[in-house]
Amino acid sequence: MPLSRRALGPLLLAPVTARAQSFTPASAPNQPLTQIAQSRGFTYGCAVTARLLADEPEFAALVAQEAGLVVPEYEAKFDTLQPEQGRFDTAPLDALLRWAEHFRKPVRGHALVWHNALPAWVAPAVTESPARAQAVMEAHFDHVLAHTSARIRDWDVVNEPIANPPGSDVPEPAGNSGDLRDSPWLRGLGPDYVATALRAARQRDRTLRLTLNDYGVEADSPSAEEKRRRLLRLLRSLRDRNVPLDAVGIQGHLQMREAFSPAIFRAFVQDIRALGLQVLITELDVREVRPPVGDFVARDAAVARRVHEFASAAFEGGARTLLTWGISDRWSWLHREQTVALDPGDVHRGLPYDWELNRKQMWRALARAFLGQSAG
Ligand code: 9MR
Repeated sequence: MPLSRRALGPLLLAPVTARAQSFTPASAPNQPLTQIAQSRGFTYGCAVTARLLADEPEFAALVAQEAGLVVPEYEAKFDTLQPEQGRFDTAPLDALLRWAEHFRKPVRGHALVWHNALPAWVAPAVTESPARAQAVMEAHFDHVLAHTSARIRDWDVVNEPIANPPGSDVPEPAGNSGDLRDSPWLRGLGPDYVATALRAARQRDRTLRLTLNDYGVEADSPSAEEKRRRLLRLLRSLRDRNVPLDAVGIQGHLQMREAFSPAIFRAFVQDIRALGLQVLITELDVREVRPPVGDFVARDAAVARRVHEFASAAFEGGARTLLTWGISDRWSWLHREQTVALDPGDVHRGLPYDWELNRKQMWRALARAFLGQSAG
């Protein structure tokens, strides 16, 4: 189906490039991030929504220019795809896929099995019996993987399976046992739900890249250290049982209030790579301290330093793909979500472009990390 003039118009006008010069590294041409990344064998991309691509021409133009790959922020989640049992709605995802196809951008799928973004009918159904849980999972995979197989070759098959240790922002309730987070899938199928999901995906599509995605494993803190241990334990047990898995997504929702150690994070990425798995940074953004300290220049410099450290450590460890969760502060979940937002009147400056769509120092930090350059 052809795209509306509205979706294409902004690209022809290219409003973004004209005012986006200030943070281009002196040693790099003023190229889009995707080109800079690609020149060194990396992939840069970002999360998008079909609605923004259709309704916000500047957003669409920016993504068309900068991203080499896109991820649906909502459209491939369970509640969007199967709001009622047996009734699938792929219209929002199809719109996004058409846009991506037009601009020849690969799309990652996010996410098949997750404790969140589930429609109300799922929890009672999957906790009824293991057989019912498996049937629900397989029916979802049957429909969604068949529908998207031509356009989506990489899926977050299991999202956020690891339980948050004590000391995390959102710790598990006391009494939780084991490494896996409470979820209807865990209650319905037991701890083997992760393996069941990965096997079911592989069975339906032999060449699909199967990814397991999680967060809270980046910082230099006791709870992140414990979450890394839990994730590695899960990955080793999957490997020992020959469960199919190709890649691990590390979300990278960074927080400035947490310490970060490049050496620890690099070693973690290497540990995952040593299991024969690829590593992707799937959802990078940065939460500032609350309240933020200093003017925009100082705040942006601090965010950029953290991003450069993080991305460089990820690349040194062997990650080849880095995606941001959105591209401009204006449309970031970081100010939509009350639990993480700053006080009214201020927003986290945690993405490569600011509210007015100017490139920030974070853009430059990513460019320099892709190029293997120091923070500069
Ligand atoms: O950014 C997304 C937010 O707008 C949604 O309300 C939420 C629930 O669907 O999901 C957010 O994206 C999350 C992603 O799917 C998984 N990792 C954490 C992301 C931020 O919460």
